[in-house]
Amino acid sequence: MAVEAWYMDISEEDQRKPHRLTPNEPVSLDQLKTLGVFHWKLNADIYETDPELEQIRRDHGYSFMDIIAIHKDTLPNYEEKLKMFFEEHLHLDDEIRYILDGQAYFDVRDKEERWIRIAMTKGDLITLPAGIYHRFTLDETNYTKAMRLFVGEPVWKAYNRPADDFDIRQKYLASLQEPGERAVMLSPLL
Ligand code: KMT
Ligand code: NI
Repeated sequence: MAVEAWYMDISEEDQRKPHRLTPNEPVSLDQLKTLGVFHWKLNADIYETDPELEQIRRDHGYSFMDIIAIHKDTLPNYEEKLKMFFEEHLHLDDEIRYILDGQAYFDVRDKEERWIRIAMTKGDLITLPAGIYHRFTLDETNYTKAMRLFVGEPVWKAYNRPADDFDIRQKYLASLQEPGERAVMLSPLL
C-alpha cells in the first residue's frame, strides 16, 4: 500500500484535521521523491525482529534508534512539544521516522512552497532530507508511537523558518534544480 499524500488547503482550522482541497489533489510517491522524500511500508508488528528494517538500517547507516509515544499521558511537556513540532522548521540531518502505532501527519513544502500533507499510519517509514522545510502534527486520534532513526549520535535540533543561510538549505535547494545532483545527494540507494 502506498502512503497517501495531498496538497493542503490554506484554512486556519484545527491542524489535526486533514485539510484536503476540494476536489482532493493527491501527491504521488514519485512526486515526493523529487523533493528527496522517501517512503517504505514495513510490518510494524514485527519491528523488533524485522529483517527488512534491519536491511534498511544497515544500508543507510541508521545506527541509532529510539521510540517516542506521542500522547498527552506519555510525553512530557506534550502541549509545548506539539506546538514546536508544528512550527515550520528544518534540520541539518535527515529526519527518519517509522510509525509503529497510531497515525500522524508530516507536512513538507514542495518546490513552489505549497504544503503537502503526508498521512502516516502504522508501518510507514519516511525519510525527510536535511534542509527541507517541514512540520509534524497528530491527527484527530491524538496518538502515535514512532521510531526515530539516526546516523550516529542523534541531533534533534530544529531551526525554525527562516533558516535559509544554512549550507544544508542551499544544498537542498540546489538539489531540487539539478536532477543528477539530487540523485547523488539524496537517494538512499546511492
Ligand atoms: C520533527 O522534528 O519534526 C519531529 O521530531 C516530529 C515528531 S517525531 C514523530
Ligand atoms: Ni523535524
